[in-house]
Amino acid sequence: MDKKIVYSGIQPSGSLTIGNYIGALSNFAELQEEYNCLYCIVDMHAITVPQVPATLRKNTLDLLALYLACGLDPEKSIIYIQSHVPEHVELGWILNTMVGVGQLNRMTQYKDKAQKQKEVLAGLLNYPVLMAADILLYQASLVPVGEDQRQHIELTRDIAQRFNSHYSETFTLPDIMAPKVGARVMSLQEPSKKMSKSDDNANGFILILDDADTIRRKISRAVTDSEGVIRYSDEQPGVKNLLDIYAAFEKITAQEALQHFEGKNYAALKEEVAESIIAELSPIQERFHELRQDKEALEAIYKDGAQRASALARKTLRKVYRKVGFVGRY
Ligand code: ATP
Ligand code: LTN
Repeated sequence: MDKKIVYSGIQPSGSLTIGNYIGALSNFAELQEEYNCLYCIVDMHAITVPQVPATLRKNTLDLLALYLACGLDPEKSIIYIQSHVPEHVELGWILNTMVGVGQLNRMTQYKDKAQKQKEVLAGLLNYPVLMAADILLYQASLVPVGEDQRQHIELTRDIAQRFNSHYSETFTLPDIMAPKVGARVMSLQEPSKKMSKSDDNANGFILILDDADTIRRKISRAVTDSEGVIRYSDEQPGVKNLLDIYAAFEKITAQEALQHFEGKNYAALKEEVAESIIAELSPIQERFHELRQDKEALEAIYKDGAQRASALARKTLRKVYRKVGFVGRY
């Protein structure tokens, strides 16, 4: 039997945090052994909020180098840039004719992001439709993403079902694959909020490329509470978040992390959390800086990825065009 297809994407919209790492990126590499994986850099999604062109270009290549530094292997997976495969936008348009504006208006990520914009652009509302197209084009069964993307995956299933029942069986219905620990890493400063790279307070997040001293400093300033006892409880969201981060980096359960810290104080917790993060990220940072310098190698990888992705995407799109009633061009 053919291997199942795994699909995920990350926006090149700035430096990635350990939230992105734990929730998504750190899970990508091992999936390559078991599945046929496609990993995309979703630049079309990034422009749904304002971007500086030169920065977007830089961030796109940074993210490609980071993918590779985290173990993504172009021999095993298809690694490519979304804007290089126009089929995403073509299918996206068709899917836009199969989804209600009301449903898009109810997406929580849309509501959050729209609030922060002076003018809400149509692309932001349609963002999840393009995401559905990304996934459905490749008949993906599994989508490794953080918990915040669950609603988008459900919408993708809805759209696919609608298309399948309106025309005929066409798309595979995908499932979310969220990690057991760390599917929602919280801000170090406001542990009721998701850790986000667009947070105004840089102490709220740790970047994958932060140096060791910065990591130690940010963790030592992380907000905890006045209880003084380490418990894994919603009443101690700061401590709980640190335990989750530790568990994710040590690849143990939250319960095991709790046992490890039983009887220790907050200072010890913070110190070990920081060292655990540093131990995992420093070799990635080293590889990143090396890979990032070789522009030609990066170019060869994204060109080859786009070709392979396009070939698969065209197969689905050809079917879709026929079912919709377009006169064939292929
Ligand atoms: P922003 O926070 O800047 O709005 P984002 O980081 O959510 O954007 P992406 O860069 O596209 O957007 O996210 C990439 C992946 O990281 C997604 O799978 C998302 O679910 C995951 N992710 C983002 N933040 C967290 C978090 N705090 N905890 C766990 N996973 C996260
Ligand atoms: N919306 C996603 C990024 C994304 C994505 C995808 C993830 C765009 N297209 C397809 C998985 C599959 C986010 O993480 N913010």
